[in-house]
Amino acid sequence: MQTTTCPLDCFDGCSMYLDADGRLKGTKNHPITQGYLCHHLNHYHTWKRISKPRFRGEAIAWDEALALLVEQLKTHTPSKTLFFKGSGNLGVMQGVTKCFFAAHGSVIASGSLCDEAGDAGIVEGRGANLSLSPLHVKKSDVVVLWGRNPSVTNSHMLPSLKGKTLIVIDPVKTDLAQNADLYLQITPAGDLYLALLLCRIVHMEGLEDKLFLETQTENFDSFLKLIYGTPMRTLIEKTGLKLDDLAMLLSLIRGKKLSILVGIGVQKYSFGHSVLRAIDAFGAMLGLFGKEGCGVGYLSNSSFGFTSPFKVKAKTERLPVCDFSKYDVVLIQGGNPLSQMPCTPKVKANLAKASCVIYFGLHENETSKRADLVIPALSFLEKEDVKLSYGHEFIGRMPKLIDNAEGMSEYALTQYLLKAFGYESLEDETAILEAVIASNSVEKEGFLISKTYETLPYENGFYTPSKKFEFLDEFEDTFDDEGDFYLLASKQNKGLNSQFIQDDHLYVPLSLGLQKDDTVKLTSPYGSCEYPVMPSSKLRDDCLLLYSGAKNANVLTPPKISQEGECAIYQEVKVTLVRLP
Ligand SMILES: Nc1nc2c(c(=O)[nH]1)N[C@H]1C(S)=C(S)[C@@H](COP(=O)(O)OP(=O)(O)OC[C@H]3O[C@@H](n4cnc5c(=O)[nH]c(N)nc54)[C@H](O)[C@@H]3O)O[C@H]1N2
Ligand SMILES: Nc1nc2c(c(=O)[nH]1)N[C@H]1C(S)=C(S)[C@@H](COP(=O)(O)OP(=O)(O)OC[C@H]3O[C@@H](n4cnc5c(=O)[nH]c(N)nc54)[C@H](O)[C@@H]3O)O[C@H]1N2
Ligand code: SF4
Ligand SMILES: [Mo]
Repeated sequence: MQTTTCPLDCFDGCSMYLDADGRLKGTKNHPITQGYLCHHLNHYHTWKRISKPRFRGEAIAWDEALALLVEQLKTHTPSKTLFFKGSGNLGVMQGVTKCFFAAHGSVIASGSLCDEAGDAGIVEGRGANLSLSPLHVKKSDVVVLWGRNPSVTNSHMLPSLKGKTLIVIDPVKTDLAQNADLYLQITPAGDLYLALLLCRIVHMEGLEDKLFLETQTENFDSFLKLIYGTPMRTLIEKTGLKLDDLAMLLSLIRGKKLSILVGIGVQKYSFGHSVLRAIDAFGAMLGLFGKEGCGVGYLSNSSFGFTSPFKVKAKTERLPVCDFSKYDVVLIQGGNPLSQMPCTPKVKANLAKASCVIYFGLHENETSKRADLVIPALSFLEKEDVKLSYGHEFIGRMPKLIDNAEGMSEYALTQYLLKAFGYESLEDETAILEAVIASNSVEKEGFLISKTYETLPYENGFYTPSKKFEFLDEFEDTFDDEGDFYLLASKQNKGLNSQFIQDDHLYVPLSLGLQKDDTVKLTSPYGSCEYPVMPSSKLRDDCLLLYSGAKNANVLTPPKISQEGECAIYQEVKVTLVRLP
C-alpha cells in the first residue's frame, strides 16, 4: 500500500492512502495521523475541480492555452510580469515555478498572508523556528493554547492535550476554552503586554530559571528594564485581565512541564514579531527550551535544515500589499488573492488594471473568475511531491497515485515554459525531491523524520550568532485601538481558507440583541460592507468575527504590512456597526 501526504496548509501533515474504492483513508500506524483525516480530505473527491483551460470565459484546448501563455509572456516586458504564489498546496515542488520566472527576469511576490510576523520574532530570539510536535506536547503536564485553536486548525494535536492541565488565552471562548482549567478572555492585541506582565511577576517572585538565564541567554538586563519600564496598571489595562487571573496561571504552571502553543491570532498586528518575542521571553525566563515536554511552539519553519532546491535571485514585491496594477501579466498559482489578501476593494481595483491575469489552480474561486486565462492544476494525488510539515518532525512523501490528463503539474508547466524560452531546463523531478529528503532526514521506527528533531528542539543551544536566546528590549505598538469593535479573522472547521465550505456570517456578541441573518453594515477606514449576522455567546462585547474565506472577509482589513516578516496584519483595524432594517 502506497501512502501519500496531505498537501494542505495545516499543522498536521497527515499520512493517507487510497483504499480499494478509491477513498482517502488516514494511515493507522502513523504516529501523528493515527488513522483519521479531517473533513477536507474525507470529502476530497467531492470538491469540484476546474477541468478545462479557459480564455476570457471560453473553454479552449490545452495547446491553445499554453500557446497563449507563452505569447503573453513574450509580448510583455519581463519586469512587468509578476509571479504570485498562494498557500493552496504546501508541497516542496510548488516552489518550482519560481525557476522560470526568475530566469525570465520577472518579479516574484515575497512574504506571506499568514505567520511570517511571528516567525520573524522567533528567529530574532532563537535564531531558528523549530516545532513542538504532538509527540513532544504529549510529555507535558500543562499546555497553554495562546491564540491557537487546535480543535479547528490542528486536530491531530488533540490526543496530546488529553489529561493535561489546559490554559487558554483567546478573546474568543473557543470549544477548548469552555473546558479549560483556566480561560483568559484577553483583549485582542493584548498578548505582548500579558507576556511582559507575566515576566514581571515571575521576576518579582523570584520564580525565574536563574541558571538558564545566566548560561543560555543574552540581553536579560535590558529586558528587565523593558518590563519594569511600563506602569503595571498600563500593562494590566492592555490585557483586559485581572491580576488574580495571572496569579492563577502562575500557580497552575509552577514546577510543571509546560508547553505553550502559539497560533497566528496573536501576531495579526504590525508589531506581531515583538509579540512572539515577548511570549518567547516568558518561556526563556521559565527555562522551557531544550527540555522534555517543555517549550514554546508556533508554525515552524518546515524546511529548516533541508536544502532549498529552488533558490533563485529575482526582483521581489511584498506580497501582502502587492500592487497588481504595476504589471501587465500576473500569474497566480495556488491562491485566491481576491478573497484572501487584505483590503479587497484595493486588490480588485489593482487586479482590474493588469492586462492579463492568469490563474493556475484546482478550484474556481473569486480570482479564477476574474482571470483572463485559467490553467487547471493537478491535485496532489496526480503528481510527485514531498511535504515538510510546520507542525511536526515527519517527512511526507507524495508519490503520484492517479493519472489525470485534465491538468498540469507545476513541474511540467515550468519545464514547458523554460523550453519555450530556451532557458536551462530542470533536473529530473524525482531527483530533485530525493535530494531534498536526503539533505536532512533520518529514519526512526520506520518513518522518515527531519534530522533536526533527533534531539529535543534547542537541546544543543540556540541558532543565533551568540548561540544564546536573545531577549527583546523594545517594541513599537502602533495599533490605534480607538473605535467600537475589533474585527477578528479566524479559521473554521469545514473550510481551509477559501477552499471547500465557507461560512459567510459575521459573528456578533449577544449583547447587541441581533437575530440570526439580521443585516448590519460595518465600516472601517478602508471601506464599508453589509453582512448577515450570527449571534454568538463566545465573543467579548467589543469583538466581531469573520472566518477566513467568508464572502467579503477582507473588504475592511488594512492594506498594510508588519514591521518585520512581510506579513499581512488583518486585525490592526477597528470597525463601527450600523443595523440595517
Ligand atoms: N480547519 C481549518 N484548519 C486550518 C485552516 C483553516 O482555514 N481551516 N487554516 C490553516 C492555516 S492557513 C493556518 S495559518 C493555521 C492557523 O491556525 P491558528 O493559529 O490556530 O488559527 P486562527 O483561527 O487564525 O487563530 C487562532 C486563535 O487566535 C485567536 N485570536 C485572534 N486574535 C487574537 C489575539 O489578539 N490574541 C489572542 N491571544 N488570540 C487571538 C482566535 O480567536 C483563534 O481562536 O491553521 C491552518 N489550519
Ligand atoms: N480575512 C482573513 N483573511 C485571511 C486569513 C484570515 O484568517 N482571515 N488567513 C490568511 C492566511 S493564514 C492564509 S495562509 C491565506 C491563504 O490564502 P490563499 O493562499 O489564497 O489560500 P486559499 O484560499 O486556500 O486558496 C488556495 C487555492 O489554491 C488552489 N490549489 C490547491 N491545490 C493546488 C495545487 O496543487 N496547485 C495549484 N496550482 N493550485 C492549488 C485551490 O484551487 C485554491 O483556490 O489567507 C489569509 N487571508
Ligand atoms: S487535518 Fe490537516 S493535514 Fe490532516 S487531512 Fe486535514 S487538512 Fe490535511
Ligand atoms: Mo495561514
